[in-house]
Amino acid sequence: MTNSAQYDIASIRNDFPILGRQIWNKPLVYLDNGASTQHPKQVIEAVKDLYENHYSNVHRGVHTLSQESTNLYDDARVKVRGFIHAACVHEVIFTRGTTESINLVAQSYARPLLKEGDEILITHMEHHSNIVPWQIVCEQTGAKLKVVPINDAGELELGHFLELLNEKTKLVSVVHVSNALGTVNPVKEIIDAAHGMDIPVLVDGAQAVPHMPVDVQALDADFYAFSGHKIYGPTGVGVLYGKEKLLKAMPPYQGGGDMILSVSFEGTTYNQLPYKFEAGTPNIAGVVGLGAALDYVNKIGLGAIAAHEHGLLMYATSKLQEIDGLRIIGEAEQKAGLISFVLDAVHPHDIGTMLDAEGVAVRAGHHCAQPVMERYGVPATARASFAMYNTYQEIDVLAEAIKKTINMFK
Ligand code: C6P
Repeated sequence: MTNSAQYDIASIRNDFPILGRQIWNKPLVYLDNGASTQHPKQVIEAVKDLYENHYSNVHRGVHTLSQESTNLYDDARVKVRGFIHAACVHEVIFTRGTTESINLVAQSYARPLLKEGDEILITHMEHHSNIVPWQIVCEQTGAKLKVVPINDAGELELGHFLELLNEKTKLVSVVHVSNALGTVNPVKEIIDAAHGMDIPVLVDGAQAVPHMPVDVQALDADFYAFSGHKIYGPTGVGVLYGKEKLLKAMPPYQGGGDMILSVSFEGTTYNQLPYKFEAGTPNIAGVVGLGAALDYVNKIGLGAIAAHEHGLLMYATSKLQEIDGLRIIGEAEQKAGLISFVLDAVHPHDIGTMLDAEGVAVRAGHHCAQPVMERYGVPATARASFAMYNTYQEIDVLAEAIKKTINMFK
């Protein structure tokens, strides 16, 4: 267990107002962090302060409020750069989230490059956001989608990955941490192998950045995508990191305000990075809130968060393994952040409803990863996903609520 002297869980929980809520007269046990995390008051305050004191559109006005808003917006980009260790701020593009980040790469990087017979390589454990954009671009270009299989434990079959890499592969796109299995993929190894054949790699980091330090330069990732709302920030904002060389060569994703230098009916010249990819008024409050969320995570320390969550994962795994009729889906050696499970006698949706009655919020469903469900022969799973504020006592509540559910359905 985490040393409480080093990790002040009470003070962390105190920062998250919603954790004081009761659900059906029971204390809320929030274990749906993989879907979206809750927000500390520091993030709520940053957004409130923006709207109360500084708000205006960004990059458009010379008046004081526009300057202040612009400064807060640009500061957040500096924070993201530091957080993921990008080489420079203009490699950080603000998007609506991981989904938009991946679609941007599919349409702006891959589409102009792909021809009939080329291949995009993904894995069997991808979220739909890292499958469908590639299916669309394959339909548009005649390229083929290739899929690296996973073993029964929920780990990538790396031998197959190496076999599938070939001169037709134009991009590898792989999830860092699976949202349905919790598997942590060896992305550095994958990137090194792909780079050995001059193939760029996109990493879907939606479920990684909240749980472990990420250094895009150390990984040598070509693109890295994540969402604000899974790391204690607002919804509707996310990040696409891309290497400057690649981003510079890519055409804009969308056209509109802010992404141009000049427009005439004869032709338009595009703005420099990162603005070339940020058409239209951005999600200003979302970006500012994301900056505040990263400050908060930095204050607690990702190392400490990772250690705490690892302790929770180990404890929850052993607790759940003791329950008769419970099967954990995803038993990779390297896991982070979550446990997916099914019960012999209870459909996951009923598990979700029964746990809610005990105040416990988990996600039940296919987790936008239907190929994973199909791989394990289940229609859905229940998923408990952890955050920095969860406690060992909450795991006990989860385990008891599951036992109660099983008894009810006997
Ligand atoms: N997974 C979950 O409950 P957006 O929706 O764009 O913020 O993130 C999409 C996404 C992409 N990749 C992974 C690995 C993800 O986990 C998600 C979002 C949520 O698992 C909602 S489906």
